[in-house]
Formats: sequence, C-alpha cells, structure tokens
Amino acid sequence: ASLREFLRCLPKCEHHMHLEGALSPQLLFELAAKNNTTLPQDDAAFKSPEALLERYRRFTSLDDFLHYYYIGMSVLITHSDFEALAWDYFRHAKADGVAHAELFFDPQAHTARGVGYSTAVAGFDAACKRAEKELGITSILTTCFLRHLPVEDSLAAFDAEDVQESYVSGVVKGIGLDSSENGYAPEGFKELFAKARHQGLNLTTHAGEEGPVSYIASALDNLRVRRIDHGIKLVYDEHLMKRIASENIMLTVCPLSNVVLRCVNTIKDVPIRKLLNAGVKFSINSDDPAYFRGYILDNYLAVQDAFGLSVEEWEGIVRAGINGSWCGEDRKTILL
Ligand code: ES4
Ligand code: ZN
Repeated sequence: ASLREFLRCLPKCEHHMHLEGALSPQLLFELAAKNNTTLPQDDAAFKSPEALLERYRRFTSLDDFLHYYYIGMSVLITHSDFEALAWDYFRHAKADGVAHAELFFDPQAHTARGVGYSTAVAGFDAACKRAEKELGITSILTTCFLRHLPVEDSLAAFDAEDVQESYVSGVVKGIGLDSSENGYAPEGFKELFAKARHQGLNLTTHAGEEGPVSYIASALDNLRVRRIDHGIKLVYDEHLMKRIASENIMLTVCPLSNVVLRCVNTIKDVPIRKLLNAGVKFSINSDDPAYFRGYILDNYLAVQDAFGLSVEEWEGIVRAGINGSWCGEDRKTILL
C-alpha cells in the first residue's frame, strides 16, 4: 500500500493518452442513448457495457482494438460530449496523481463523421481549463493524424482553417501520427511534419509499437521528431538505441497497452530494464485507459511489479518525464 502511495504521489507527467481512448463503456452507452447513435447490431459485444468490457479483454492486435475504438467514438457528437469525455479522464488523472498531461485526439476521425473540429476542440479545451483551475492539472492538446488514410487527407486536415486557428491561438500545441502502423511508414508524412515544424509546433509520432524498428529511425531522420510514442522495438537496434540516448529523445512507453494489444507477451517483456541500462529517457503512460484496463497509476504499478525498480530509478523516470514535457520552463521548475 505504501508503494502505491509512493507512486501515486510522484509528480507524474502523462505524454501518451488518446482522449477518445478514455471513453469508458459506461459513458459510451450513456452518450449513445442520448444521441440516438446506432451501435452495430450484429456484434454481441455492443449488447451492454459489461459485454463490451469483456470483449476488450481479448484484443488480438492493434487493428482489432482500433475497430472498437473508431466505433466507440461515433457516440461523440456535441461540445458537452467531448467535454464530459475529457473530464472523465481528468478525474482519473487527479486520483492517480497526474501533474501534467499531454493529450492526443484524432480530428480526422470526427470530421469524417460530420462532427466539426471546433466542436471537439472546444469541448476538450473547456475540460482542460477546468482541470487546471479545479484540479491543478496542466495540459496540452495535440492533434494526431491518421496514418492509414492517404497523406493528402492529413495535409488537408492540417491546413483546414479551424485547425490552423487552433494552432495559432495556442489551444493546440503539437502534432502526432497514430492508427494502424504496419505498411504506413513515417517518411510518407515528411511534408506534413516539415510544415508543422516551420509553424513552431511540437512534434511526435507513434513508431515501433507494432511496426519495425526502422520506422523509429525514419521518424527521427524524415519527420525530425524529438519524441517517439511507444518505440519499444528500439531494443532490436543497438546502434539506434545509443543514438536515441545521446540525442536525448524521449520514448512514451505504454506497458499495459503493449500487453493488451499483444505487442509483447507480458509486462516483463516491455524493455524497461534495457532502456534504463542504455540511458534512454522514457515516460510511462496509459495510451487508451478505458480500453486497456488501466490508467497511469496501474501502468506504474505493473512496471513496479515486474521490475522492482528502486526509489532512485522511479525518481529518475519521473524527472525525465518532466524534462521531456512540452510545458514551459516555469511549470517544469515547479514540478522538479
Ligand atoms: C492507438 Cl495504442 C494506439 N496505437 C496507434 N494508434 C492509436 N490510436 C489510439 N490508440
Ligand atoms: Zn497511442
């Protein structure tokens, strides 16, 4: 119990959390009822929140999860739906001792359904502002682009007037890439990332989650990111691992996600010890907490259970997370 308390009290920064992945089966059914959303009739998983949660226990791959993830978000329609979703996340974050959260969302997944970008972003932003005021949690919103769609779609989404407006106003501060990985190499998105970099946005991308380690190198060289989401395949390339350590690139590792999506067999196979030994900076994150049976503290506890890290090692991990955050130096100083 005291170990849990120690981990809970650490000033944790979360860098890899998809807001749509914080949609609990409970809230999903509530919003479906309110919005008259038609859920798939031919899939018994959608009979009840309990059945859905049960189905979430046997994902077979990233794409098997994404199928449910994209159906799930079809219940999000109004400003208040997006705000309620983000607020649900922040309540868990507070209970888990999160100090600062950098949050992904998927604009294309909403605009493709006819839900306005501004509706989503305004709802999320309202929850972020309330979280800072009422819970003391600071946060940053990041637009993720869907790599399974044509590159032209992501460029058009990035250039859209309301999206650009959110970058200029500072409501959204970064871009990333997510969704299906294999077959969608980072270099295809070079132009998108060059544009974002010239606008001064923060850059990150999912790489080396289910896909090959070569995608991590491509993300560094072609997208010029200084952060990699997941990146667990890094341990298959000794030379790249040294480079990532020396260039101070941070990985946002998501242990429970990796097990649930079968990227690894058990938490012990998440390369926590190898990354520590190689001096690679990383943070520990929840990814899609409502789908993977755990928020950030559950991920910390799973790592502690599997690796038995020392107090000093935990403090080092948390410090690296603060230093690797996209918040201002003033906020970092408070957290450190
Ligand atoms: C995701 Cl775990 C994961 N990987 C890739 N894309 C995603 N979108 C939401 N969760
Ligand atoms: Zn992710």
